[in-house]
Amino acid sequence: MVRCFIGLGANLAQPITQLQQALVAIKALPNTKLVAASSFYGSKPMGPQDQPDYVNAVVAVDTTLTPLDLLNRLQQIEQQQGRQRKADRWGPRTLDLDILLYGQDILNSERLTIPHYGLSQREFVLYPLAEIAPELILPNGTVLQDLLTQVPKNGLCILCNSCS
Ligand code: PH2
Ligand code: MG
Ligand code: MG
Repeated sequence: MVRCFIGLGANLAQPITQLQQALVAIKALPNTKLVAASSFYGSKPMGPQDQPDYVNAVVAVDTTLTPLDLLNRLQQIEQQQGRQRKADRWGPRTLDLDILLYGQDILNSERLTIPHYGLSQREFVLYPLAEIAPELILPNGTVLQDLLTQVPKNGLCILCNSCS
């Protein structure tokens, strides 16, 4: 079993519902056990600003799927939830599922870069990740808590009944 972290993001078609459905789908993955899920966070869009705010979360799973099998499964879930692959980088989407970490593995292939290339700079990844794995150390030795002190929250907030 490998402990794996997956980033979830959505900003179209009822993003909270998208993430809830994605959690159900991830729980149903073969050879995979969901071990933790962060709160849902509201976040300001990175990239083009003329798009809705995002809802982001991070989950931890233990899996025996290979990285590529896991990627294929996650892309299947994105498709099922109406993801349209478009050319515009960082544009709006119904659901984005990114493999952030796959154990302590480092992987650079055409389809997969692990750790995820944006992990260390993105508040909407780092803070939810730290919520479920506060002691985490990245494969390159970087301490997650040290990154938090360098990356401002930029308005990131846990979604609650009064703000959603
Ligand atoms: N994902 C993007 C582009 N911009 N901004 C936020 N706040 N959260 C995201 O998940 C996100 C984004 C493309 O993957
Ligand atoms: Mg992404
Ligand atoms: Mg993605």
